[in-house]
Amino acid sequence: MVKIPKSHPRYWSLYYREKIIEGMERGMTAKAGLIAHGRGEAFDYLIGEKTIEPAERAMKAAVAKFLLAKHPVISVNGNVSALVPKETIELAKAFGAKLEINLFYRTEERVKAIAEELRKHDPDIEILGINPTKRIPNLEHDRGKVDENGIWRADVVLVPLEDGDRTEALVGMGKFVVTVDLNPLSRSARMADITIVDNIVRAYPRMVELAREMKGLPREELERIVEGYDNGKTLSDVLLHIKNRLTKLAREGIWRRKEL
Ligand code: PTJ
Repeated sequence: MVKIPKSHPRYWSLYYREKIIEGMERGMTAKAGLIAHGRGEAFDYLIGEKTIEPAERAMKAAVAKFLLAKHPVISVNGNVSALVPKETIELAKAFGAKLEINLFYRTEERVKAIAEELRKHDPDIEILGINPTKRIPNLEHDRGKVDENGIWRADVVLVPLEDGDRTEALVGMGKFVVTVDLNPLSRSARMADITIVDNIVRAYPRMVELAREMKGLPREELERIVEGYDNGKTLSDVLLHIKNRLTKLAREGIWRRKEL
């Protein structure tokens, strides 16, 4: 991995870029994952590279739903395993959820490399999706292959950095789908039950924190949080946040401004 000086004004952005490149070199991340990452970066610029209120609201509802779930599952792809392997395991433990590797560009080598990366952070962790035997109806590509003990029987599924057709197919199967996606206009963002518009590198640690805080809440309180949540409003609020932010920046001027 290229060493980036901490003093660089774009240190974290460059750091995670290197993580994705390293993920690809180690056989975990698909080439297309680099492009997906770039799309995410562009939207992160627009929201201001920090967790915004609609994302915090969506995370609270998502955590409440996961704490109430009977068979919660967290899906892992090549980008997720490169960016947040440790946090993925922490989140699975905090939710009492199963982990399932599920890839669009599936190869056995990539599945193996991702499983190895996850096991580095916890050698005993159960990893599903290695020999998937079930198929999501109406989904022809390889991401339709799912584990009988994982996504197949899940009631609540977290599918981060996802493309929209599987999100839609899972919703069609009656599952409750949560996604993390920096692009509020993407099909996954529009199809999911809860959409967290935030960078996964900020969202996962925050969700771990929230899960630990909210674990002691009574079921009725968790149910109230889920019922009071409106994903359509969240997405509209994200679009308004971007619009208002850009309007403000345009009025103030950005030329030779060091910080936005
Ligand atoms: O590992 P595989 O084979 O399953 O392939 C994974 C990719 C990501 C290549 C595949 O799922 C794909 O092509 O996804 P899309 O359709 O590009 O969607 C990915 C979405 O994630 C885009 O809307 C991006 O804006 C968003 N995104 C990218 N990086 C981040 C992100 N959202 C949150 N945090 C990020 N760091």
